[in-house]
Amino acid sequence: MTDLKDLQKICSQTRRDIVRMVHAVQSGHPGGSLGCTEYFVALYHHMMDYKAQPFDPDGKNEDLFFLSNGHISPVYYSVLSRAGFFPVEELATFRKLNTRLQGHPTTHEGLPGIRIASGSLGQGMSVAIGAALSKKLAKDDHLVYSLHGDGELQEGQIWEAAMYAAANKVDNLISTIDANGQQIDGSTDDVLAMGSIAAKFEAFGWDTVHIRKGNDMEAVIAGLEEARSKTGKGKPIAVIMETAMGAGVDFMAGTHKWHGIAPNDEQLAAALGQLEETLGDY
Ligand SMILES: Cc1ncc(C[n+]2csc(CCOP(=O)(O)OP(=O)(O)O)c2C)c(N)n1
Ligand SMILES: [Mg+2]
Repeated sequence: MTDLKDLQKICSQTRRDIVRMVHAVQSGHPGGSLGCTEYFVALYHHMMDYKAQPFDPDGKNEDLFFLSNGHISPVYYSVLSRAGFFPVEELATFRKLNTRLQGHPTTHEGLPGIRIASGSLGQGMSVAIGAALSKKLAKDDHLVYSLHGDGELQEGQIWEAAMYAAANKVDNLISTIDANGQQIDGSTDDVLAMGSIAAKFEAFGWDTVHIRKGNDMEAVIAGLEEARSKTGKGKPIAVIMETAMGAGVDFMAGTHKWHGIAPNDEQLAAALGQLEETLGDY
């Protein structure tokens, strides 16, 4: 395992990458990306067993990750590149014409690390369940991880998938919910209140884990390890991870306003002033 200090350093660099990428093209989604930074870094630098090179789209005998809330591609691309899937310099092509780093991840550009297109919310859990079932058929005991926004849970397909996974004992799946309480137009409670997300998953037959400090690396690792310890027991696992949208940059944190807005030059400078350059900017 990479030690805690190193993981936190990777997080700081990842946050720099996120704000620089979105600023450079004046488009993209910094809020959810900043909020899920600890999760991605914990996943790719501590939890998952995978091979970055050569990238195998089938991912046999590897843990797999599926991003369902595809709009938070900046954090995904930064972490993939810094985990060795593709050159870090390619982050400079984010959202440019003909780039492999499309605003929402796609597959036909062939970016190593990406196995599904996402961005149309609600679909990724279904894919993750299919991959988890195929691992069982292939007697591959690796795990499948997926990430979903809390606003995304308002898509009906999520609950069809949740029902299916429990009925079919898909117990090699860990689906994490980015519970930031925010979505595109305001707080999730204002847009469509959902009550207890954990109670809903439990009612659908899932086991749940609660991470109360989703922007604290130790807490994220402890929660994901707890989730991993619950696999193989007949139930899929939902991790309810409380984060702050925009975490790590004080004026972006805790509001839906930074869901999909790019910082201007002054805001970029202010954000970078709060984020130490640790691995070197791309
Ligand atoms: C099927 C579908 N409907 C609507 C959208 C538009 N949309 C993009 S992001 C978003 C909000 C999602 O909220 P959440 O999952 O909580 O993400 P966060 O804002 O926290 O990053 C919406 C409604 C979409 N991408 N796909
Ligand atoms: Mg949200």
